[in-house]
Amino acid sequence: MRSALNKVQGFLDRRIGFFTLIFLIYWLKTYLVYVNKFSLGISDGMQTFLAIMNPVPFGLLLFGIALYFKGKKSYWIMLIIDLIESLWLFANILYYREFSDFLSVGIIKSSGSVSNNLTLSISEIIHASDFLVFADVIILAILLLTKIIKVDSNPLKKRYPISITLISCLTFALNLGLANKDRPQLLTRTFDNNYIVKYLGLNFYAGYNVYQAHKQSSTRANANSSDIDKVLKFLKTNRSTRNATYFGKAAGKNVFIFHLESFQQFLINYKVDGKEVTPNINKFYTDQNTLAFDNFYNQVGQGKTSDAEMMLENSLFGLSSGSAMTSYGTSNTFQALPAFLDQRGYSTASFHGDVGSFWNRDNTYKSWGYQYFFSEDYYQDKTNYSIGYGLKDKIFLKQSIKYLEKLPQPFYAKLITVTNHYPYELDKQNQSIAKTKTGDNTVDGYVQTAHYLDQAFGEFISYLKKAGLYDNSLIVVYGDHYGISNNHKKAIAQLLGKKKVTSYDLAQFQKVPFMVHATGLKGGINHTYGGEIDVMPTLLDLLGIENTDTIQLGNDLLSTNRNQTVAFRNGDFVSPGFSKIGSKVYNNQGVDVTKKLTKEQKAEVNQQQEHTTTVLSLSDKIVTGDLLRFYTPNNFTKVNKTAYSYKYRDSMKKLNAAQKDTQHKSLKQQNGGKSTQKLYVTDAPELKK
Ligand code: GP9
Ligand code: MN
Repeated sequence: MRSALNKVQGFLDRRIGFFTLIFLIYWLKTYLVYVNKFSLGISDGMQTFLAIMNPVPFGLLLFGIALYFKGKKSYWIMLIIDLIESLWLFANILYYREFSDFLSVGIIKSSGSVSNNLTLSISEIIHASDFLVFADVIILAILLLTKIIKVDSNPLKKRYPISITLISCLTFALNLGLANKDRPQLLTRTFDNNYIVKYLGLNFYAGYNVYQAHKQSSTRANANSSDIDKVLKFLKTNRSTRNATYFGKAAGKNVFIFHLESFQQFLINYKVDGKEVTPNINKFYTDQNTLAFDNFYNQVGQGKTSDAEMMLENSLFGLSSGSAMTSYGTSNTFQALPAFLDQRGYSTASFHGDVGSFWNRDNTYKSWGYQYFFSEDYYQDKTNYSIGYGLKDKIFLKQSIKYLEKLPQPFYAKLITVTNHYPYELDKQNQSIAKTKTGDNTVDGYVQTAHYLDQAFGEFISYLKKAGLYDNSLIVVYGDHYGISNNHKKAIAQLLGKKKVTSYDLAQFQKVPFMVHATGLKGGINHTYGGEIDVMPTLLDLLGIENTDTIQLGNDLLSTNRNQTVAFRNGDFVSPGFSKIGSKVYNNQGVDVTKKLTKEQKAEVNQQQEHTTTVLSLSDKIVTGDLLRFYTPNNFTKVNKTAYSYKYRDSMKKLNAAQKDTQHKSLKQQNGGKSTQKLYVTDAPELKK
């Protein structure tokens, strides 16, 4: 026993021994903070392994620096690094407790506005156990100062620090490789800071954030107010004129944006074994008061849902890589649809059964003027209630009612469903239609989850009718992006009943539903070519909100003189005449006419290409240069992000206080203070007693 202790003491008295000790404590401490102080959503063995291993590479790298130095200096450097690491952990623990996110350069720079926005008191923010992260720094310093651990002044052979640096690089490569395997495009798409920390660690996150912030801030700094003039000049000649028959047709109504996850247009009226996949949506599609667009395309890039949201509510594109909401949602100035409505007496809310941090919604929505964001924390989640990214649609929609019915009217409510999401898995008890039989496993379940989504939609619409919301609302229904990616050509061909699909077919396969319904609105199928970028101007016009001086890159789908070239994020385009996909030009019958174009046709295609490139690059300039800070349209007030909080307690307080507003009555108030939740009927098997 004694000799073992002596051995340990002997080891600790060597520099490499002290290094090992401080490194191991840092490693353990970081992991304990991950699991006890953050909610990273570690869900399986691989993710646990990565969360355990990810403190290693940067730990070795940083503490390893000390080993390049001699004597006492080397010990001090180790302690200072440990102290910096502890401070970083500590600061993140506090920040996370309030915001469920990690500190970023942007936040640190604007710490004034953050503290304004604090809703917890200091005693609630700091827990006594948080200070434990400093325990090792203090104890190790004492052990050194009291010489219980002795300073080893023997020089260390150079190969030690060099090999530690090398091991750090190797472990990092392994970490990155495994992380990317488990979560492809983790860094290019940047979904969520929680994901970066879970997979690559808090140190990597810090470095990556500094790098990105630097890149972004130099672009922003180089932009100036004359840049917005170019945008305004473009809009002067490219804004279409509104359609007088539709302008203001839905003024004053409640607005629903019903987000159909991964829902493609081909599903409309699609049948499997003779059975309609989406009977409820089909019925809605042909309703006499529904205006449906059958040449409406998704225009998303890597930001997928977030790009769709960005386009729909800002009429600005996502980025060519990554997600605009994640990279710019917190810091940029926006003039978004919810803010327009917020400033016109609407209450505004987004509902989603996933964590609030995904796609940085919890910050972006503040910049967009959302008064409420009901995310995962607001929903009851029991065993079997969730699948994939979050709550199953039927359960999500039913539970949304208790918040929805309390919103002062008119309201703008966006409901983001998620069950119809890749990999399209659904538990047996919820399957009620046969899979397709293409033999492609990731494709065949798609109709099943789409069918489930359709049922959920049907239940929601029935509720709206019973609760009396159906007739006084503008109901917008849209599919955010493709569900079946172009990697599944064979299966796509089978689904479409074709032998083979061309690039043209795949471009047409990017169609998603877009419908607007309002009682009294003249419905029908409109064939104009358009996409997600056009939604905001369309809705502003329907709601009767002036938008002749706004910065929007789309055009009202109902105007008659609009440009029908639909830009894809990769620079391709489709239109009623020609479509350019990759290096080929197709006519509207899908025939490759690249080499057969007349001089006039060539000029037409070039003009369309020019339009596509221009809208995309103007959008990128607006977003990366934060150009909206230089321009505010008339009748719009700059959004004060700090006025919003999505904390459960704050929102409930606000919502409850709103029940006394006699001017803007909520549905519940109209119902004599009685809840309408009972009117919601769902056949969700999970909710059966
Ligand atoms: C997650 C959900 C999915 O909250 O919106 O996003 P997606 O993967 O479709 O972009
Ligand atoms: Mn999506």
